[in-house]
Amino acid sequence: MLITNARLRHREGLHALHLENGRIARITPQAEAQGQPAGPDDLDAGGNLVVPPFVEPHIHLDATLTAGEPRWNMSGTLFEGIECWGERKATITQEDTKTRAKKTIRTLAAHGIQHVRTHVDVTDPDLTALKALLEVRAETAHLIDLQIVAFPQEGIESYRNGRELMTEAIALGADVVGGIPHFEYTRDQGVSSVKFLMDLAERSGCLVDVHCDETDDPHSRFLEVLAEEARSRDMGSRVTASHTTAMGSYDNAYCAKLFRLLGHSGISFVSCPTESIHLQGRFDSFPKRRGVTRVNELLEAGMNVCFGQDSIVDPWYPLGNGNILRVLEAGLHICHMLGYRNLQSALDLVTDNSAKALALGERYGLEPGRPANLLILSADSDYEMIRSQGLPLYSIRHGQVLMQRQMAQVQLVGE
Ligand code: 17E
Ligand code: FE2
Repeated sequence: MLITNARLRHREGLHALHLENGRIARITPQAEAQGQPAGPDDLDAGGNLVVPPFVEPHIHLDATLTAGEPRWNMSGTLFEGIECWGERKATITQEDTKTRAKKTIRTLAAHGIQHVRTHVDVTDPDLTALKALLEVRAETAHLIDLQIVAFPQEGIESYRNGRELMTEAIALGADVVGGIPHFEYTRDQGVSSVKFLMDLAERSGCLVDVHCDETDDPHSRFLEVLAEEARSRDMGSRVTASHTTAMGSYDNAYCAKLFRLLGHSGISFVSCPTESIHLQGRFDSFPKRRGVTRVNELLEAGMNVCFGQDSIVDPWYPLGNGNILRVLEAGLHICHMLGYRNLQSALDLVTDNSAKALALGERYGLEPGRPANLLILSADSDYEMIRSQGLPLYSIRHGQVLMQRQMAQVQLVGE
């Protein structure tokens, strides 16, 4: 397959991408591809952007599509969400979990996402959701590459047999070690949970992704613990801190010190701005905090940050349709990132930065020899994709069309 008239980020002019045997064989200037006869499978990008697939770096596929079951989250807080989920969790089956997860994976794939990291609650003596998601990972490999995080929703130290369940989840085949230190009963338990999960990751060779300081409490300071564990073990490129919303409430003096450590640690960050703007700020009246981490400040300090959806119709967040570009647009607003320079590089937050957080390495990116996974978008720049609320027109996976979309046709009548 040949993709012609492709505009590539960070490269001048138009290009042709030659896909062979499920890989990118060559990328040539468009002029050099001009004489070639068009094959039946060839696609003309028409000057629009061609990018590697979108990445969903943070979602909860075990809880998806359960909003209102058995009751709605009336306060809108993280904590009531955890309570509602606890009630629903008591009734999950492998079948029910698989059906919901697969339905959501299809909506992600329909929006050009081909790499997904899902957290799966392992505070369940039977590990039902984990067993379901391990099967889903294999059964949906034609649509997405799935990383599974062993996520201790009710705590590692605060939940009965929490450490054993985490260890068993990794032995069963989870890819990533999770954590939730701000939810443990005490500060000490939060610290020991981080040390435990970093030991487990180091021993098993797994990646790490911790729900870290997902609160407006400025005293929730487990990020410094996670970053120091990553730095001292030289594991930064394998560690992600998710949410870190408390950083939106830290004072600048503490952040000045913290950022030095973060820079040395080399860890990545995931922010879920639509989720956090909804769940956080709930204990404020006015003025009301945004409850989102310091996305632009982390980026300007040279750190790796990306955006995730977190939820699709679950006890924590009632909306979501799989479109990560909706989250990107909201995040740029919420984080004061509509400046010209931010708009020029906006797609980094849902492509390259997320791929780095997921440690995808050479499995990702538009380079010869890498998998022929890519998107043809509906606009010719990052800025115009955001402004026009663009969408992917094609998603190509392993050199085959996985998704194609026709944009709506609208006419002004009677002019
Ligand atoms: N669980 C949690 O602790 N935090 C979240 N944002 C979600 C689930 C969605
Ligand atoms: Fe989450």
